[in-house]
Amino acid sequence: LRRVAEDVRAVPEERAPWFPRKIGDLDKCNHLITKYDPDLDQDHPGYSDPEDSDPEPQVGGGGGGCVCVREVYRTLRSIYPTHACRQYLENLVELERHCGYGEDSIPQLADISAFLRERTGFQLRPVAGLLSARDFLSSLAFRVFQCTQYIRHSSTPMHSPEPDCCHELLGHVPMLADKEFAQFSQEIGLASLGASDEDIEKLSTLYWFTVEFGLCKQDGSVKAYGAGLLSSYGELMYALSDEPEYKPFDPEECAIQPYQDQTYQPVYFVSESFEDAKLKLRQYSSTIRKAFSVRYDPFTCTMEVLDEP
Ligand code: TIH
Ligand code: FE2
Repeated sequence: LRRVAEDVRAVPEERAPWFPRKIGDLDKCNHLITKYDPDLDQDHPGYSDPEDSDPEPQVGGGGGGCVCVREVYRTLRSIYPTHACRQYLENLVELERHCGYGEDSIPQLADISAFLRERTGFQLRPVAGLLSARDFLSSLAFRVFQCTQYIRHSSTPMHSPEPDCCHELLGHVPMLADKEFAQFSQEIGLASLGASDEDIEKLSTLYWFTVEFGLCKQDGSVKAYGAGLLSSYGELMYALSDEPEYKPFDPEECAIQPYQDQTYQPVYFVSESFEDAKLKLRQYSSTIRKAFSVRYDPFTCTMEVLDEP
């Protein structure tokens, strides 16, 4: 009888896509995608411009800053007090005090990772380029954040079409040090595990308009918490000007909003608070069709999979 039952179970109508179950499985979540060909696209941080005489090495993490990094830091730092959300500012000050954040240096990824671990259990992991959405999101489920390490092209300090280490360190890290935001990020990751391609596309769009380009209400005004805004002087100024359209954060709508990955977003979603965004995300995630549910066990760094068919 048992045999029969097992045979029946062995042919489920639809198998969920593979997903990592233990933190070591993230070694298999390293599929890179090519959005831009560095040799053809002059905007790519890896583009080797024969006329570019900038002697700065294109490496991130450790060592002195370069002209480009200094300019990025200085210009952004001057508008954070008015443009960034409170959580961001508080954590940035901590990073400046304890982790060597400043105009003149690029801190070590390992030091920042240690700082984050103490704050929220998040850790950073270097990655060679742009990851597939599925791989990137699944690492968030384990509180692992995959970071690029190259520096943007020195001709575009105010906006880079792709993430670079300025974006990771200035945009993401201070927010990942916030408990509520860390929870929000992990929950997007958990929702992605074993999801269909279509749901992954929606979740990555949701991620795009929150973690990357999210705005929130704070003390009667609108502030930025999205990393793509907090690492781009040009887009941060634009997002908080009266040019773009604002929509109240609603995951259903957000998940299907067309987005822009070459230039500034035409529309931004404004959350009431992180708490509110988290509750709405949870409600949305519960509507994603999956045959099982997952729970992360932080003691063993493994996923408990419940009700698996
Ligand atoms: N536009 C951001 C910046 O200039 O720092 C980098 C990116 C974030 C997300 C996509 S591209
Ligand atoms: Fe990012």
